[in-house]
Amino acid sequence: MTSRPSPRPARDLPRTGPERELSAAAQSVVAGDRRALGRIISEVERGDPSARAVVQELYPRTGTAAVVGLSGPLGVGKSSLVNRLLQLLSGRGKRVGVIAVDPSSPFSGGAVLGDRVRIERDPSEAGVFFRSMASRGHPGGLSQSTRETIRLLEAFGMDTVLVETVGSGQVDVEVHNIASTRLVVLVPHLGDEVQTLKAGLFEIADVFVVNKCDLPGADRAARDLSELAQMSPERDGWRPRVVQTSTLAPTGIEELWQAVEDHERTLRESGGLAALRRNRAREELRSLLLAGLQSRLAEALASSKEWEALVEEVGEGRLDPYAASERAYDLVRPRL
Ligand SMILES: Nc1nc2c(ncn2[C@@H]2O[C@H](COP(=O)(O)OP(=O)(O)O)[C@@H](O)[C@H]2O)c(=O)[nH]1
Ligand SMILES: [Mg+2]
Repeated sequence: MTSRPSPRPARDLPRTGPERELSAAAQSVVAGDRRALGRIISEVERGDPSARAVVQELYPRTGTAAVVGLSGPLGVGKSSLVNRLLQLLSGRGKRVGVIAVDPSSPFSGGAVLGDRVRIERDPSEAGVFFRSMASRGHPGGLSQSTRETIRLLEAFGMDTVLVETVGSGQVDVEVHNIASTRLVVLVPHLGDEVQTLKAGLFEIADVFVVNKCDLPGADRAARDLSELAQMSPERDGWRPRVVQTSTLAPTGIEELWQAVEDHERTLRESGGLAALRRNRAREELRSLLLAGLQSRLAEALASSKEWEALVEEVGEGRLDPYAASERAYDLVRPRL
């Protein structure tokens, strides 16, 4: 194989087939070059089109990893669990990628210090790749950056990808939903949280993790959650399972991973995986279409004289915004 970069943009390349020659950037990812991988992920985060082209080239080598999402409130121990899972999985010879989405301060846009995964192992170890991503930036959206980073990690050779998000907003739920198995992490003394759970969290959890089970109240919390799980409808042959863990001793980590594997197997055997992939594809296509439309709309508006005239009319109260937006739509439609 040569490392000659492809002179053509990826969009003109054949879509599949082993004969296709990879660009130098794509080859370096496949060859396990960690620095190249890190650089391309940064480009993905910035919305650099060349990174998109690399992901597109590598697409035939993706879709292979178990993608496990860990979500839940700040401080429940998600990063500590990631660390313990890394130890368990790399001990079993697995190759694991970690994506940690940091909550950003609304004031500085910077990542909150101290919420980095504490990796006790050497992170340069071949089987582990850790990436922290800011939750802001991402011209194509955080969910899209996450999808593309997962694909790069798969092409790099990872068979498992752990994605940590703080389960606080709509975007977090979107990112969490990219995973094939979704863990929602909680702690004892859920109190009123259990009530809120009924509303939202059940739909985004395949496994509930009651972490910090070294603290009092864990049995009770696990029991409450199990009762709720029993009442919730089965999805693809699966009801949410409840596992207690502690990252201190540690305890329950193997049971947690067993639940993940059971869920992945159930998905495959029930046909749920095909449905899940179709749903994920629908979500991604819609978001790509929307992003494309948005940027074409912005271009069309920027170069339209009539648009500014419409804005002025609405601003001065001579035209209502509903009529104006319809006229604007007619103006830009041919260019969308
Ligand atoms: N008692 C106890 N503390 C834990 C456990 N797991 C994590 N912690 C502590 O909880 C705090 C938050 O942990 P972290 O993993 O950063 O939580 P995250 O915000 O959900 O990622 C840290 O001080 C951890 O040491 C556990 O199993 N038991
Ligand atoms: Mg964390």
